[in-house]
Amino acid sequence: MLFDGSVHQLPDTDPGETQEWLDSLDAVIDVHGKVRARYLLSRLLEKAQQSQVSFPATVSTPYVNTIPREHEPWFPGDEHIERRIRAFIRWNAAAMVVRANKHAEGIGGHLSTFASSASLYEIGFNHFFRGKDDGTAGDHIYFQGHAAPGIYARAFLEGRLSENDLDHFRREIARPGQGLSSYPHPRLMPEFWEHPTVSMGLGPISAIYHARFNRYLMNRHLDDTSNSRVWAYLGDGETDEPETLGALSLASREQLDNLVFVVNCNLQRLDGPVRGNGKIIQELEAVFRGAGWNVIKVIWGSKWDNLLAQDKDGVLLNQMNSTVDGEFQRYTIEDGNYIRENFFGPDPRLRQMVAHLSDDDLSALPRGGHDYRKLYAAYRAAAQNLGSGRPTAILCKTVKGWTLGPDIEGRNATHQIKKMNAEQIRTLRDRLHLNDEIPDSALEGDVPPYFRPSEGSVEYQYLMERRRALGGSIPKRIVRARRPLELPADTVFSELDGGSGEQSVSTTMGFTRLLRNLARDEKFGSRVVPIIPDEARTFGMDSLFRELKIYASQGQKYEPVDHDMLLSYTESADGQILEEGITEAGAMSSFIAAGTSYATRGVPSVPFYTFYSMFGFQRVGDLIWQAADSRARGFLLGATAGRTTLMGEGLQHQDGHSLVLASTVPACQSYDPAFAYEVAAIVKHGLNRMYGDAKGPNGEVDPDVFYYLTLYNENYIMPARPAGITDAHIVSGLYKWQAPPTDSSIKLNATVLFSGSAQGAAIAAAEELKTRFNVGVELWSATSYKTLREDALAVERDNRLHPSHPDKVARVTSLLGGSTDPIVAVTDFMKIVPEQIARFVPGRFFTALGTDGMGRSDTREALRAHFEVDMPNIVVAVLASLAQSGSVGADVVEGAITHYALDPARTDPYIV
Ligand SMILES: Cc1ncc(C[n+]2csc(CCOP(=O)(O)OP(=O)(O)O)c2C)c(N)n1
Ligand SMILES: [Mg+2]
Repeated sequence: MLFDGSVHQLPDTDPGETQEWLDSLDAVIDVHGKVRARYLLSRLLEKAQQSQVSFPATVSTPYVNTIPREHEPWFPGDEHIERRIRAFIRWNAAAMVVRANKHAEGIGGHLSTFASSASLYEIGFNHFFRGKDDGTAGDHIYFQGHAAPGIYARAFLEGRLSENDLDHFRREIARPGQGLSSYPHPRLMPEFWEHPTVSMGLGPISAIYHARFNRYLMNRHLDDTSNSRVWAYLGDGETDEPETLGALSLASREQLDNLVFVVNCNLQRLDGPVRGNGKIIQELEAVFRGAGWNVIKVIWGSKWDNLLAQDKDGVLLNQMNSTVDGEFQRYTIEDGNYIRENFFGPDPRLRQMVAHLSDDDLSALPRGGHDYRKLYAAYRAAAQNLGSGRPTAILCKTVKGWTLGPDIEGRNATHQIKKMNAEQIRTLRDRLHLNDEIPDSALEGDVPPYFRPSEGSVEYQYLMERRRALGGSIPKRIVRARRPLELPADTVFSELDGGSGEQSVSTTMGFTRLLRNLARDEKFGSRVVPIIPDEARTFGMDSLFRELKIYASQGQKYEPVDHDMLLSYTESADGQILEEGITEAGAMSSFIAAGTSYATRGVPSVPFYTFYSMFGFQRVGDLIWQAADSRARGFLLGATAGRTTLMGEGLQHQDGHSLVLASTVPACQSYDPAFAYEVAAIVKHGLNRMYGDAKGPNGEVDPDVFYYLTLYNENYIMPARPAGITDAHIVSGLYKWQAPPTDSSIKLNATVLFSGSAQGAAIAAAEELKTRFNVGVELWSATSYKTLREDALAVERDNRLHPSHPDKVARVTSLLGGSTDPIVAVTDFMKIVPEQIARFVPGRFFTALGTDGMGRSDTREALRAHFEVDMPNIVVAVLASLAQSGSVGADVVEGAITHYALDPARTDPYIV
C-alpha cells in the first residue's frame, strides 16, 4: 500500500489526529534530520508488529545484521578449539587442491569457495547438522558443489578419508571406484555424497522440493520426517539461475519451516562481482522476504558492534547502506589506510569513530560470515523457526578466498586459482597459526603436507564428540530399508495383456489404467507417487483426481466447482498425486526427491512423472541428468509423444527427438512402446529391476536406474500380447511381432521394424505389400533401440579387446542377422533413433523412416505424409530397397510412387 500511494483511497476517520502525526514527523526531520526520522519510523513499525497491528512486511531492512548483539544467544561451543579445527580443515582443503594440481597440471579444483564458507559449514557440523547413525534419516544437506574440498578435508580429520584418498581428489580413474569426485556425486561416491549440486541452481530447487516431499511423506503417513531439516548451501552468483529462486514461493506457500537456505554472499562469482553496482544481499533479502521467507542477514562481524553502537547520527549505517558491493570487494584487498580514507574518511564523524583503531585493526574488521557467534545465532534462530511456517534464508557476507592471502583473497580471478607458490603457502600457514603443526621444515618439500591432529588430541576428541552427539559423520549415503517396499501383484500388469477388444484406446490410456491398478495394489499402492505438471486433462489422467486425490498440505478449503461430478477436482492433505502446476523443473525435483527416498529416508517410493514429452528432456535435461547422478529410481513418461501423433499443435509441441536425448543418459532406460501390454511389461520389469532381483536386458545389475517411456495419444485397438511373447522379449528392445505371410503368391521378403505409434502405418504397409506387390513382410516391434545399441557396443568392445576369443554376437545381430532381406525401420522420432542399430545388422540394406525436421500443425494423416512415414512411403521404401539388390526393377518403385501420388520433386521435409 505504501508503494503506490493508494493509502489515499482509504477512509481517514480522524484527519486531525493524522495531521498531528505528520507534523511530528516533519518536526523530527527538521530538527534531527532524516536518519533520525527513519529510525523512529522503523521503531514504530517494530512496535506495531509486536502489538499485532498487521502491516505488510517491507521487503528490505538496513544493511546490518538481522539479529542485534543483545539478542545473540550464548555460544555453547569452545571457540578456541573450533577455530583450531577450522584452521586444520582450511589447511587440508587448500593442500589437497594444490597437491592435485602439482600432480596433474590443470586438474582443477577450487580454493576460494570453501575458504569463504568454512565457518558456514563448521557451525553446522559442530552444532546443527543431524546424522543418521541413530537409525533415523537425519538432516538432508545440499553442499555447494565447489566447496567439496572442504567437506573432504573434514572427513579426513574425522578419519573417514586417508591422505591417499585426498591425493586422489579429481583422479577417479587412477584408483578405480575410489577417487574423490570433483563435486558431490552420489553416482561416483555412493557411500559419501547424497545430493549432486554443482550445476548451479539445481541444488536449491531440489532442496525446496525435497523439503516439500518430506512433508508429503509425513502427511501420507509413510514416514515421520518431523526431525529432518533440509539445508541448502548456495553461492550468491548461483542465485542468478532461474531454478535457484524460481520456486521460493512454493516453499512459503507450503510452510516449509523445515528448510534453510544458507547463501554464501562473498559478493563474487566466477568472472567478477555478483552485483558490483548494487548489493546482492539487499537484493536477495527483498526477493526472499517478498516470497514470504524468514530472512536472517549476517553481514558484520562482532567487532563492528561497538562501532554501530556509537552510530548515534546514523552516518555509519548510511555509509553501509550506500556502499556498493564493488567497493566492498575493493576494501578486502586494500590496506587499512585505504579503508580509513575511503570508507570512514569522507565524513568527519565517521573518521572520528575509528580514530582509536590502527590500520591493521581496520583491515581486520571481519564480515559476519566469518564470525562463528553471529553464524551460531542465525542458525539457532533458523532451527527454532520450526513451527513458524516459514522457510529461512541466511544471507552471509563473506570474503571469497578468505585466509588464502593477499594474492587470492577478493581478487577477481580468485575462483579459478588452484595453485599456490611456496610463499603463498607459508603465508596461509602463518595466517592459520599452524606454525607448530606445520613447521618450516615441513614446507620444504614439493607439495604442502596434510595435517591431521592425533586421536588423542583435544581437537579430535572435540570434533568427534560433537558429531557423535549429533548422530554421526556426514555426508553419508546409506541405502537401508527402514520401511521396505513390496512389489505389486502380477495381476496388476496382466490385465493389459488381453488387449482392448473392440475399443480404440491410446498407450496413454493404457498407462493410466496401469497407474490406477498400481495405486490400488494393497501392499505397493501407497508408494506410488504420480507427478503431473498441470497436464492431467491433456493426458486423460484427470480420471485419477477423485480416486487418488491431489496432495494439498492444507486440505481443500473450498467446494470445487465440479464437486457434483464423478471426476471432481479433489484436493486432500493425504492426497497421492503431486499436481505441480506449470513447472517441469519443479516436477523433476519432486521426481528426484521421491526417486531417492529409498536412500535418503530408507522408505522407497516410486515416482511416475507424466509430462508433455516435448517439455521433458529438452526443457529440463539437466535435471534429468541430476536424477541420474542422484541414483533416482522411477518412471518418466513422455506423453503426447511423436512428431506426427500429436495433431494440430505445431512445432513447439511435437517431440521427435526426446528419444535421441534420452539415449545420452546412461542410467536412463529408454522405451518407445507401441501397445498397452508392452507398457505393462516394461513397467513391471522396471519395478523388478529397481526393487526386485531382475537384471537389465543386457545383464546390467545396477538397480539405480529410471525408465523413460513414450506415451502416445492416438487411439487404436490394442492387440492382445501375441502368444509366446514374454516380458523378456519386450524389454530386450526388439521382438518379432508378426511372422511374414506364407501365401504362395509371395515372391520377395522384407522386414519392417516399428516403434510406438508408427505401428499403424507399418502394419498397413505390410498388408499392402502383400496384396499389391507380393512382398512378404515380417513385422518387429522395436521397443528400445538404445538398449539394443548398448548391447551391440558392449559386444563389439569385448570382441575388440579379446581378439583370440571366438567372437560374440550382439543381440540385434543375432535377431536380424539370419537374412539378407532389406530392413525398413519406421518411427515417429528422428531417423537417428533406429539408426542406432543400423551398423549392427550387416548384410541387410537398412532404411530408417523418421520425422526429422521442424514440426507442423495439421492432421495425423497430413503430418505423416509430410514427413514421409505413412503407409505409402513405407511401401515405397521397401520396394526401393528391394530394387537396390535388383530384386525388383526401378519401374516397380516408380509405379508405386505414381500410384500413391507421391511427389518426388517436393521439398525435403527436413527443410523449412
Ligand atoms: C549451470 C552452471 N553454469 C555455470 C557453471 C560454472 N560455474 C561454476 S562456479 C561459478 C561461479 C559461482 O559463483 P557463486 O555461486 O557466487 O559461488 P562462490 O562465489 O561461492 O564460489 C560458475 C559460473 C556451473 N557450475 N553451472
Ligand atoms: Mg559468490
